[in-house]
Amino acid sequence: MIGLIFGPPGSGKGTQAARIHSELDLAHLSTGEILRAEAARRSELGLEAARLMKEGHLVPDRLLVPIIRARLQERRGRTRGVLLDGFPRTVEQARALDAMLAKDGRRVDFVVALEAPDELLVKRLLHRAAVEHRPDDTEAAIQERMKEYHQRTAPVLEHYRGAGVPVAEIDAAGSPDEVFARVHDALQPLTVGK
Ligand code: B4P
Repeated sequence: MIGLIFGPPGSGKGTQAARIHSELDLAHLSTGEILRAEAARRSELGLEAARLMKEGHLVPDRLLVPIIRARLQERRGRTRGVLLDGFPRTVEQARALDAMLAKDGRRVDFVVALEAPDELLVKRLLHRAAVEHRPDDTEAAIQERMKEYHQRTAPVLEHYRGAGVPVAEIDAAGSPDEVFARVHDALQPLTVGK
């Protein structure tokens, strides 16, 4: 099973992905976490990614696509499936993912799309900035990430809707438990028997 957790910065992708991972026994692949780990070990990729992330820009597809290809390959046949968190973030990445999966006769089975007003998202990210000091949680980087999301990432949802993939739209306002209750109810009919 291949699921995507999709949403703007601060919508709770990482938070909800951890819960879906436990509930459905899917491997959790977060591109944000992979890039932060690369940055921490100061690899060539990590240093380039860190510079872009700090400004709120997306990391180029040429860097992300091979990482996802390798990670999906590693997990093939070893887990019930994979939940991708933060990938694809552009229509080009979505097409690359679809092509990788199609080679094995697979496709994206469901998309969980978290939705919340920008004001709420900015408030959450500024709160995280105060607590965790993530380099991309500055006000300027947050504004840029929101812009990138609306211009380049939001069209990914239309890509999957157009391909007939079930998309569960979830109101991401409320506590993590409240949001997860909605995710859980929406996923039930999409994953039963898989
Ligand atoms: P991510 O790590 O995916 O960053 P994010 O969008 O902020 O999501 P995250 O999972 O961290 O936060 P969440 O919404 O769960 O990516 C970081 C950067 O990496 C990107 O900006 C980009 O530069 C690069 N990147 C990653 N993937 C890429 C790709 N495919 N292509 C190109 N570039 C890529 O949570 C946010 C905060 O809200 C947290 O503090 C959380 O505790 C809080 N929160 C969550 N749910 C809440 C709730 N219900 N109520 C209150 N607070 C809540």
